[in-house]
Amino acid sequence: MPRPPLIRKDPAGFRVAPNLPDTDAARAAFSWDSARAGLQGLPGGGLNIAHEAVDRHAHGPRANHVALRWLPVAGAARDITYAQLARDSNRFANVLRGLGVVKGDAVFVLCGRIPQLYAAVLGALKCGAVVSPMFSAFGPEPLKTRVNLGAGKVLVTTDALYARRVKKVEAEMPTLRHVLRVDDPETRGLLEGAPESFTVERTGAEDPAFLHFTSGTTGMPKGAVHVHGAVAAHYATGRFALDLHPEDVFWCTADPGWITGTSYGIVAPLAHGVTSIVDEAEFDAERWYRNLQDQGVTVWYTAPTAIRLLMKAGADIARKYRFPKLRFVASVGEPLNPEAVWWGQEVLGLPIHDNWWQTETGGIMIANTAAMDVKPGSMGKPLPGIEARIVHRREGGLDVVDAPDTEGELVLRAGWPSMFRGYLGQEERYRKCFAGDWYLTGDLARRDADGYFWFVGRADDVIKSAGHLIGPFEVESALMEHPAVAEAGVIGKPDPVVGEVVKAFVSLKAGFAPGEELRMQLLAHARKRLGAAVAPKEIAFAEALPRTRSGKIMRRLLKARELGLPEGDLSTLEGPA
Ligand code: 6R9
Repeated sequence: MPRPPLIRKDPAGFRVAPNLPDTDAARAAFSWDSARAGLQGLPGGGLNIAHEAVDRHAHGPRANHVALRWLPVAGAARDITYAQLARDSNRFANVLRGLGVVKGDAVFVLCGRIPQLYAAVLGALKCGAVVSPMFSAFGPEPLKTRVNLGAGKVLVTTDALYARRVKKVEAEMPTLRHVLRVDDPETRGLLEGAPESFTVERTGAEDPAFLHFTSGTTGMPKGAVHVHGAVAAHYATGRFALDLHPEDVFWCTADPGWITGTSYGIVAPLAHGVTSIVDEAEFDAERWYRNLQDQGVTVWYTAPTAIRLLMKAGADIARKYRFPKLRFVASVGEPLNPEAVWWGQEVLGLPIHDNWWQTETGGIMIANTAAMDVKPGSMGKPLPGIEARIVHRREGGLDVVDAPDTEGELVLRAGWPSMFRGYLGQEERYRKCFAGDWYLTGDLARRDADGYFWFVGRADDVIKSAGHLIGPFEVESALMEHPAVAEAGVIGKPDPVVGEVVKAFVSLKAGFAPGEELRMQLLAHARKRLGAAVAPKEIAFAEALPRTRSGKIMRRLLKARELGLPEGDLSTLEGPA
């Protein structure tokens, strides 16, 4: 039976009144100044994310409310209250201060989803440090690149990750003064002996707080700088797009090594004083259903890849569980197929609410909010405080596209609080992201006559695999280090579950012949250097790779050939195709 294009919301069906009963009306009435008024600010002036997220509640009526419920890979859950999290992060702040960390220093955190990660991130923010959380599935190479780009002074990690990822490149990270292994007896001693009170560094709204690396088409990763003032947007979007209410049990499944896991796995839920579930384990369908049921999750923020994996695991597993407490489900990171929205309706009893944003935007920009009718396949509408347009670029400016259903680039009017303030050390690259007042997202989209936005594709060659952005250049560089490789070109190959998988094409140096053994060697080399999250899953050999006359590998052409699509404009191709 064909499904209707719209899932209507019946106001009588809401279990709690949505924070945003009428998105369009709220947008008209909204101002960021009024949103900022909901923050407390530091005693005596200033703004610090960790104060808004933790200390404010630790010294108020929510002191004994559970902030984090940690589910270890094995063993019993552990609850951490706001008061406890304030003490733990203060101890961390004292230890970092003792190591000489001062305002503006970069602190990198490479931990799995363990309680110390949260204490370390919040403690570093309290010190006024700029925090850069790293994904624990990064190999030594991406880690080293980022620590060096960000001039990391301290790296917080675990014994196991130190041995596997850090040790072999430690000497190649010259700015690092200290590596703190949180489970090592010496660090534990330091933390236990540290005072449990700390005076938060007097940071202001424009002081940098986070450095989030993101990938581009060319060159090294870009370090997007975010400021303490961003918390106004995390708070507002937590309210509007995730519909957080004080008694919610919230589960954001993203790892804090990616911006979703920081903005919505740490900052937004804590700023709201709600309880967050933190699951240390990796995805497992049975475990995830059990978490939703047994933890009484009320609001769930996840990703299309995870939803597709649950769909793939089949309805029989899902039927063993019940989700009477669950009332709102949202998703981000990649296109969410209409099928997945309907799956939510059928299996969870709720549609999945897609929303859209980027590392650069710092927080959710476009969303299907709780009271809105959902159009499966659409990202929703711009949130209050956000102005979005579809444009066509032209020499010297932009043409705004007013006609509905017309494809163009998605742009946002600059000025929302969580907007990135720069790419570290790459002023020119940052400037190129703007045209006048508009931030250019690099995503192609269209808007329909009802004001809903629809994702069309990316305008660049960056790969999205399992919701994670992967820069082809970083993968190509690692492959080129192998003695057999002459050149490498890397593309995203469409995949029904993870969106895209990383596929590499390599040509070999004289004296090397393609073969299964070499392919396995290259795959292993890439995995060791880059880690499982970034390494290619497939490698194909080619005589030569198509290049432009200026010498750039034509990834687009590699992709078109891989998919059997038209090859497009080949006028810049060097030599015979
Ligand atoms: C938060 C995050 C950003 C890119 C973005 C776009 C893609 C994000 C999406 C989506 C289709 C959605 N993207 N949300 N595509 N529908 N709802 O993912 O940040 O890792 O920087 O990625 O992800 O291409 O430009 P980031």
